[in-house]
Parts: sequence; structure tokens; C-alpha cells
Amino acid sequence: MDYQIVNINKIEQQGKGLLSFIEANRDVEFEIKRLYYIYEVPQGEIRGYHAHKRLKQLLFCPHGEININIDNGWEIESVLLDDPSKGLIIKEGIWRTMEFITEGAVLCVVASEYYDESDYIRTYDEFIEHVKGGYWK
Ligand code: T46
Repeated sequence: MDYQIVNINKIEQQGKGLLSFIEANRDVEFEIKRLYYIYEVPQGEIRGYHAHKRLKQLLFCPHGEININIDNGWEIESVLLDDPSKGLIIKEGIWRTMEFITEGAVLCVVASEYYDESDYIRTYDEFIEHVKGGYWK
């Protein structure tokens, strides 16, 4: 499955907490064009249910726990984002859902492209067609 779990830079300062950062062109292999974040999602709610044709993203959860389910059309895996310094890079052609496990969890995403609705694949049938062509039928 084409995903990577990465360690986000973390600096610990005795008695003063932690600081994490992501640097464009250094920590991610794609150009960062957009940052967005999702918050105030009710506990247990699941978002997503789509894939992207071109978009690459780094997801991380600076607060709380979010389970990311990823599906490439052949395999399904889950990655729990439960630490602010844990990141998940997912590339194009991956169906994803994001389950907000804890109340108040925040999902942050840095993305390789500006928002473009035409890049979304929003039905599972269309996704399977996209990744497998006509051969799966
Ligand atoms: C993804 C997962 C992890 C915008 O106008 N600009 C934006 O940058 C984004 C991300 C969304 N929108 C609009 C599009 C919809 O009208 O915000 C609305 C909610 O978007 P959506 O239902 O796609 O949200 P999620 O949480 O299902 O998915 C989001 C991203 O859209 C998606 O790219 O990979 O987070």
C-alpha cells in the first residue's frame, strides 16, 4: 500500500512543552500549496469516503486520536494518529475515511494542490473503476 508513516520534527523543552514543525521542500517531497484542518467533529463521526486523482497529502493530529482507514482497491489498512508528532503521507488513488475517536480531535492536513472539486472521486464504484479499470468486473 502506498503510504508512509513519518515522524514530524519535535523539540522538547524541559518544563515548557513540545514544539513540532514541518518545513516545505524539506520534510515533504511535494510542494505544499494548502493547509487545512478539521475540528469540532463529534466523537465517533466518520468523514471522508472519497479518493483523489492527483492530490498528495500529509495528515497529522495535533490533538486527540483519529483513525485513518486507507484502501487502494486491493487492500484496506488503518493508521491511528494518536501522537502530534506522527504523520501519515497518502498519495493519489487511495480511498480514505477518517474516524474521530476522541472528542475535540483535530485533523491537520498539508496538501500538494489547491482545493479542486474535480480532483475528488466521491463514489466507491468510480474509485474502483479508476484504480482497476474494467478488469475487476
Ligand atoms: C481529504 C480529507 C482528509 C474547501 O472548500 N476547501 C478545502 O480545502 C477543503 C479540504 C474542503 N473544502 C470544502 C469542500 C466541501 O464542500 O469543504 C467541504 C467539506 O469537504 P469534504 O467533505 O471533502 O471534507 P472531508 O473531511 O470528507 O475530507 C477532507 C478533504 O476534503 C479531503 O481532501 O483527503 O479531508
